[in-house]
Amino acid sequence: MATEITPSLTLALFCKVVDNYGDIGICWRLARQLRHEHGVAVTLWVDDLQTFQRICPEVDTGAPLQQVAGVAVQHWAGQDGGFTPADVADIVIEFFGCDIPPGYIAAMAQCEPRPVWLNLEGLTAEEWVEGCHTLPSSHPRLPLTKHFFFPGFTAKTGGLLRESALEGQRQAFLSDAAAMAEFLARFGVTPAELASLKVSLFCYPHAPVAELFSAWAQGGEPVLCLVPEGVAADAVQAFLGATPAAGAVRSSGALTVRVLPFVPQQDYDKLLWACDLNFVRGEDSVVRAQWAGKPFVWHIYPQDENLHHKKLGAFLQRYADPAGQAAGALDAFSLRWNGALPPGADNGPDAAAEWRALWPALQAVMPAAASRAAEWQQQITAHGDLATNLLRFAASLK
Ligand code: TRH
Repeated sequence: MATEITPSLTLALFCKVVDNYGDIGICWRLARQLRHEHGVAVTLWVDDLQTFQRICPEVDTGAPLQQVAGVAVQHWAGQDGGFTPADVADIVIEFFGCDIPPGYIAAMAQCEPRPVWLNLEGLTAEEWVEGCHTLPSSHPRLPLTKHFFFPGFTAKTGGLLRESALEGQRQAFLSDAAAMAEFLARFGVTPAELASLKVSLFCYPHAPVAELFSAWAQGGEPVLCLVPEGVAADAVQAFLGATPAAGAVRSSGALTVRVLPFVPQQDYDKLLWACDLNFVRGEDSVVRAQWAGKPFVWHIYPQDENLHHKKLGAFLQRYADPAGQAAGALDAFSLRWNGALPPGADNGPDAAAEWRALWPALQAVMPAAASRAAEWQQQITAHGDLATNLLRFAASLK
């Protein structure tokens, strides 16, 4: 549902690409949705156009300012530069605490009325988020207040990014077997391979991919693993015995690995919808996997002192199947995938043997995991979507 907004509402979204694709992935998704579903005139400030181009091939990496899908994309080349109140948007969002240029902040302080200033935070399932969502923070010197806006999995958070047409598109795709086969055929998937368990693989380089490949190869069920170029490069190269370039393929035992090009962001959703099990990572792909309504395994972004294990535990607890059928195997598999131990377990001497046991245990609960994924998708849909929730909150501050 669209919010009531002023037709001329302007919004500046500042995105610093720390590493990987998640930051720009999230900001690009939010910018497009604000523009297309809410009519907001969005300027996306982004420091790294090369990374942006990988998920959105239309981006011109040499352009200081360009229009992409109705969004003004401004190359954020540095912190210098003077701004006037006329340059300042009605809503200013800094993504994940990035420092917006001091000159822009100074111009914000001169605006009458002041812009709404939000810090859009990272996603975690931990409970403390509910207490911090929408909290104000006064600027130490200037007459400005910034508010924290947290995405999340409960009604007391800002919710998750979800385009209004997404579910309809997913249903249409899933009910059209020919469209799905045609989509996969673009990556070389043969009609015979469609009968395999189809798995997409997106993870950080330290995931135990080699061990999992070996368990899949020795397993009883054919597995087709679709891995975008550059992901798990060492393990994929070792399996292929060749450079893992897009188009490369090799089968061994029950496993076939196919390397895909790194697909544009909208096609990535289709890949998740087309697969039976998705390995995802970071923040944006894990959310897309949840909207895909299919079982998934999350490789969480690593943090110092294994803080990410706490975050993973918080998520698994929220996600746990109330009837408990899939949770045990899914939790054990997810924890080990992230280098964490299930309670009471210790590191076994033989990692390969461990994965040969973890995989069949997960495989055995796949039907229950699929039901849980569909149920969870309904549950999180109930909290609205982040873009609408964010605009509502901004309107409440005016
Ligand atoms: O790239 P990531 O590892 O990003 C991470 C996280 O956002 C993390 O929270 C952040 O702190 C860290 O970066 C710096 O994973 P994520 O979040 O899943 O983002 C990947 C994006 O890339 C997502 O928008 C989906 C998109 N994508 C494609 O468009 N095509 C592809 O082929 C693939 C594999 C991904």
